[in-house]
Amino acid sequence: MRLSRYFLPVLKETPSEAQIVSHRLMLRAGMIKQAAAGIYSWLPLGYKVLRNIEKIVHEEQQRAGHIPLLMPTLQPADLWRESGRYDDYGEEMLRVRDRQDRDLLYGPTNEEMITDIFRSHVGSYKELPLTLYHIQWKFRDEMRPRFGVMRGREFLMKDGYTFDLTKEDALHAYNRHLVSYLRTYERMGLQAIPMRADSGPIGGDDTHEFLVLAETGESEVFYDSEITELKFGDRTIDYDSVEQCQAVLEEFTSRYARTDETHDAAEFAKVPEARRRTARGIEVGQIFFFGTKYSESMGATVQDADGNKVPVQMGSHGIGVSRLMGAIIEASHDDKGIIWPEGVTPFHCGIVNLKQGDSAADAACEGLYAALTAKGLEPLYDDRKERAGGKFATMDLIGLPWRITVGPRGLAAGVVELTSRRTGESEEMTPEAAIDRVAQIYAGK
Ligand code: 5CA
Repeated sequence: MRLSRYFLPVLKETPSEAQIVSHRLMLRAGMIKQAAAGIYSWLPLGYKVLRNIEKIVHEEQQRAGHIPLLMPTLQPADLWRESGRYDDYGEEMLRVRDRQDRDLLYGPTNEEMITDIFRSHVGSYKELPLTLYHIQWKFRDEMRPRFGVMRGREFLMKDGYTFDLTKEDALHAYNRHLVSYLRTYERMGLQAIPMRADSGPIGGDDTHEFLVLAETGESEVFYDSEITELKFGDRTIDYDSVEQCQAVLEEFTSRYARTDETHDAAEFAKVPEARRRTARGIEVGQIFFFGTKYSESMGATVQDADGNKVPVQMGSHGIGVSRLMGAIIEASHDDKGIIWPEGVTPFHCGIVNLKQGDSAADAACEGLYAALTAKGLEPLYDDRKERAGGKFATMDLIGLPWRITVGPRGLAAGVVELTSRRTGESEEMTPEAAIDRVAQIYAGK
């Protein structure tokens, strides 16, 4: 993409309405525009990152054997009357009436709708296990939408639903989700710690939230510092293996890590004092096992091997896709702007032409642009007639992890400069070497 032809409405001033750094930077970098309280348009740069986050979520879900589908945002109230949640959900639910006087609602989550799909089409244990998920907009009429996309009213969520014959199978599905979530967050450059939590309006006894530690997080968390040393890394795992998934769950959940909802001071006191931490965290996902809560009330049964009809065992598993963008920025920025992890960056590399209109500099930039594109990468070429300082400031603000700087003086010596946004370190090399280096960095990402 050439910046002269792109739509990147960066702001010079720091917006006064934004209280936390991710919100400020998303506004300044022209990524989002508020449409109403807690409701945002995703401008091109923000939309690109959102799509990249979604792509990682899809890939990791499907790697774990989960099947994508898409359910609507508007749901009939009658389904929610069956589960009893139409009245229970309260003011957070946005209720709508259509011209036929039928009650609808903008879905805050999809347990009822997926249970309805399941009961219409599945009748036998032979069709289990089954995990269906979608990535869809949700609406929760939050009392205090704030911090930009972090606590929105309209937000994008991945929600997945598991159906199993037995409780043991359903707990394996729960464990499998925990493992796949660890991989998902790490690919985005995040450490998200599974913590014992409270199930709230979704219900059920077993639940973990995934928290990214950040001063601006809305949850208070208590944990054993040893947990921050754990990494899933690039180990391979057989998602069908009960033992392997169980072992990962035990590894990542055996140390004390809880949100304030489940915090137990006496238990926490058993952690050696030097390792006890109280901090704040951003909840980027939550997994629930709730058994037959919805299948019993909505009549979702399957026939078991003996021919008995039994309610199906269920769980639901959510990732805050749009919130993740804020969480990534909270975890990765500096005074100058965002620093995108390579896994989600909107463009792989920036190209800054220090002297637009200089025939050698222009030709070298065009050459880099074409070569990077031919390698399947997406560069952002700042081809505007701007001062170098302004171009650097824009690149730093929007946070591309790598920048190639091209100027007449370097070119006379046959070199361009490759700069890491994270370390600020620059290295001079030939344009060909810069292309190879950038391609190598992204190989396999
Ligand atoms: N049905 C279940 C899981 S599929 C569910 O709704 N879970 S949840 O309520 O925990 O939401 C899942 C994730 O969505 C949360 O962990 C959080 O990351 C994100 N989320 C929840 N509310 C908001 C909000 N108001 N703004 C942005 N993200 C949100």
